[in-house]
Amino acid sequence: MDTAVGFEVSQGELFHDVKSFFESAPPLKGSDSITQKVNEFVYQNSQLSGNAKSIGVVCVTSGGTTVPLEQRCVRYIDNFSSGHRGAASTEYFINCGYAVIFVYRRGSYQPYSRYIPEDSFIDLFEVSNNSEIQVCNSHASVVKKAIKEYHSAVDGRLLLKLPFTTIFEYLQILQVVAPSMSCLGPCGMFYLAAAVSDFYVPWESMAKHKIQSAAGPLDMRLTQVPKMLRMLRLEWAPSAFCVSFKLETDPGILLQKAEAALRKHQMNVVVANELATYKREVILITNDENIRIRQQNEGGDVEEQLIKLLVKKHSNYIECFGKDF
Ligand code: 9Z3
Repeated sequence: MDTAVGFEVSQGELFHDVKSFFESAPPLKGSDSITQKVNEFVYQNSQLSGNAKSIGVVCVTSGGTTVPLEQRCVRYIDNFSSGHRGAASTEYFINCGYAVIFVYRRGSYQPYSRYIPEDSFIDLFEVSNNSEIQVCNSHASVVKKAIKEYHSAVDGRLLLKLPFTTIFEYLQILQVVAPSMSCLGPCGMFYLAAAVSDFYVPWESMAKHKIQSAAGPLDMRLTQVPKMLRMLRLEWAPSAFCVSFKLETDPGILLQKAEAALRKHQMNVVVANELATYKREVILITNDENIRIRQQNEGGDVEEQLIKLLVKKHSNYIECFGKDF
């Protein structure tokens, strides 16, 4: 999370920091295949293909990045994000007619299966009298709904899922997805709900093997992760509609920090949320207004209202921008 107040990095310094981040990162596994999948998905959902089924493409990022402390990683820094917001939002975007590139933390919540009870995968099934495996009656309707909706999204080419674990993988994937989406101009959207570490250990200064405790207390210097939101805006997809999130634990500084992020990174929207209430309430912040969105009923998703509003704002943006694109 952003801790340094007023620490500004010039554009030249940013480009330099980004270059050294990517140069020192371990190579992204399956990079060529990811690039190909993303390019095909974007093309199929762009007007260029002539038969686009979606009204736009949104890259939803979800879950938390890890920061490895050793190259042969035994230990890492992590954060609390479960990926529920990203998974729920993906479903609502698809309902609204979008195609979604879902960039998610391995093992985090997934669209369409987030209703399936946690820890009880094995409880969903039973062995019938003739030794066949079947879904228990108690869960049948939830499982059926999840399977149908999931397959309809994937088979309809409206959902592409790309997993990450580390901060390196997350930013390398974003570096592939964003330039690929730039051909969509204002029809592309970024919805950056992932909780991205602000600090990392550069690969070349990272211990190769497991850090030993015999050496006494551990002193470790973490480097700041370059502000990729600025890169996204300046270089990778300058005309896209960009939504980022600001999380704080102190309600007294939340709005001020979110408004500063909106200006500093030239986002179209910043969604402000507070740790204690983030499942029930978010505040959507734009240049013109702040809109508080609350969960409508116990167990309902705050994302339903949030995505509806964002879709409206995005379509206004396309309309204004479209004349010049
Ligand atoms: C968020 O604020 C998300 O809403 C949550 C969602 C992580 C709270 P869950 O995955 O939680 O449903 O459990 N995401 C962004 C958090 C973040 O790291 N923002 C940075 C910051 O606040 C800016 S990129 O400085």
